[in-house]
Amino acid sequence: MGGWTVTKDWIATANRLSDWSRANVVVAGLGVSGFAAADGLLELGARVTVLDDSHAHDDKAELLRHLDATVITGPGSTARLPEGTDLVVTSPGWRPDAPLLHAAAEAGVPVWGEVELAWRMQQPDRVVPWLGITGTNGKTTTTQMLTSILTADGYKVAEVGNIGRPLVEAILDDETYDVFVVELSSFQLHYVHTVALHSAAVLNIHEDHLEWYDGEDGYQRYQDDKARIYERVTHACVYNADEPVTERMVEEADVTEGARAIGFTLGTPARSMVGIVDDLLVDRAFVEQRATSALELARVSDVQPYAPHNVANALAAAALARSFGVRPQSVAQGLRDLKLAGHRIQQVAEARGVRWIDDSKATNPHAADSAMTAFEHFVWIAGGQTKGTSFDDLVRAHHERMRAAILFGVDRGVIAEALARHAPEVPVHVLDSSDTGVMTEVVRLAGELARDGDVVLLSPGGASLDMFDGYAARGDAFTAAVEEYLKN
Ligand code: UMA
Repeated sequence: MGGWTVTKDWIATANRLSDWSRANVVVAGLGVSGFAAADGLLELGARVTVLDDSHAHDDKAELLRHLDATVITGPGSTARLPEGTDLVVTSPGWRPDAPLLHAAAEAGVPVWGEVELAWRMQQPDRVVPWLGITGTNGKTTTTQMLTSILTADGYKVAEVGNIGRPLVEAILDDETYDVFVVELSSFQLHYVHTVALHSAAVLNIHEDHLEWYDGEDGYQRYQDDKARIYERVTHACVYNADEPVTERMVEEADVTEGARAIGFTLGTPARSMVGIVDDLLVDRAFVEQRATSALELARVSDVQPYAPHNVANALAAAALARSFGVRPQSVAQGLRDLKLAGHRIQQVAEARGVRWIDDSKATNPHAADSAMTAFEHFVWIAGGQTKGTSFDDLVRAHHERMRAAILFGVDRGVIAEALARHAPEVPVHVLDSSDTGVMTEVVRLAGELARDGDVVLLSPGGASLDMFDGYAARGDAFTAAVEEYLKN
C-alpha cells in the first residue's frame, strides 16, 4: 500500500474516479440529504461518519451502520469535529456557525453540501446537464413547469434538489436521465463550489430565512448565496428583467465563456429576452434573427393557476427550456399538461357567495403578497413562524381590500403589530391556542366575517412547523375545517 494521505488538493479535484478509501468524511445531519450523502459516499468507498443531534432518524442510522458507516445520534453528537476529518458534507439546514461546521472552518477542513457531492459523483461518461432554479418564491412551481415542458418535448427528466429528492439519489439511480431539473435553496447554494449548471435562473429576491442569515448583513449574504447559482454556467443565465438585482448577479458572475444572459419580463421583451406581447408568451432570445423576430411560445391562458407571478414563473421555465433546445410548441404543451401540487392559491370550496382559498405554501410575506394581489376583497388568515421578516410592506399594500384578519401561531404578535401600525381600521382577531384544532375556530370566524363576493384567504406568510408537520398539513387542516363548517 502506498503511503499517500488525503490532501486539500486531492479534495479540490476529487470525483467519482478518485480513490476514496482513505478519505475520512463526516456527514452533518441524517435527514433527507444527509442519508443520501452518506449512501453516496459509502458507494464511493469513503470512511463515513454521520452525526445528528436528534434521534429522529435512528431507523436510517441502523441501515447505514449495516453498510459500515459510523453513526452517532442524539443531543451533543455534533458538538465537535472528529479527529482526522478530511471533508465534511453538510445538510442544507445547518448554519455555518453550527459548532461542527465552525470547527471545520477553523481547521481548514473543506465543507461541501450534498449538491456539490452529487456533482462530483457523476459518471464521467454520462454527465447529465443540470438546469437550476432558485429565488425566494416560485421555485417549486417553476421547477414543476420546466419538468413538464421538458417531458412534453420527449426528455426523461429527474426533478431534484430542494423540491424533495436529493441529487445524490438521482445520480445513484439505475435509470438514466437526459436532464436534471434542480430546485436550489440559498442554503444548498451556500455549500456549492464547483457545480457548473447548463443554465440557471434566479426568479426573484425578497427577504426570507433571516433566521439563517442573521445580523446586519444577513439579507446581503442571502442574496450572495442565491447569486452562486450563476457561477460557471455554461449556456444561459436567466434573470428577472423586472428585478434589476437579479441582472446584477449575472453581470457579476464568473460564467463559462459563451454563456448568455437572458431576461424574462412581464412586459414586451427586448432582444435576448422572453416576455409578453398581447396575450402571448414570446421568445426574442433563442430565435434566428434576434433583432427583429419574436417567436410565439404559449398563450397566457396556458399558464395555470392564472396569476401574474405564475406567468413570470412560466417565462423563466420557458427560457431555461429554450436554452436546452426545447421546441417552441412543447412550452405551451408542457404548461397545459401541468398539474401543480396543492396549497398554492388553491380553491378548496365555494359556497354562499364566498370562495375559500388554501395558499398555505405562502411561508413568507412576499408569497402572501402574490396571493393577495390576485383577489379583490378578502378575509386574511395568517400566522406561523415569521423568521425575522417584516409584514409592514405587505399590510401597507393590501389593507384597503382586507375585510378582516385572523391570526394564529407562534409569531401572531409580529403580524398583529404590523396591522396595528398600518391598518388600524382592519378588525383583527388573534387566537392564542397552539392546538392544531384552532383551525376550526379560525374557519368559523372567517365564515362569519366574510361578505358576499369575498375570498377567505389562508396565506399565512409564516412557516408552519410551530404547529403542523409542514405547510401541506396546515393546508389540509384548513380544508377539513372548511368542509366541516360548510356542512352546518
Ligand atoms: N441537524 C443537526 N444539527 C443542526 C442542524 C440540523 O443535527 O445544527 C440535523 C437535524 O436533526 C435533522 C437534519 O440535520 O435530522 C436535518 O437536515 P436539514 O434541515 O438540512 O433537512 P433535510 O432533511 O436534509 O432536507 C433538506 C432540505 N431542508 C432544508 O433546507 C431545511 C429540504 O428542503 C430538501 O427538500 C431536502 O434537503 C432534499 O434536498 C425543505 C426546506 O424547507 C423542503 N427548504 C427550505 C425552503 O424551501 O424554504 C430551504
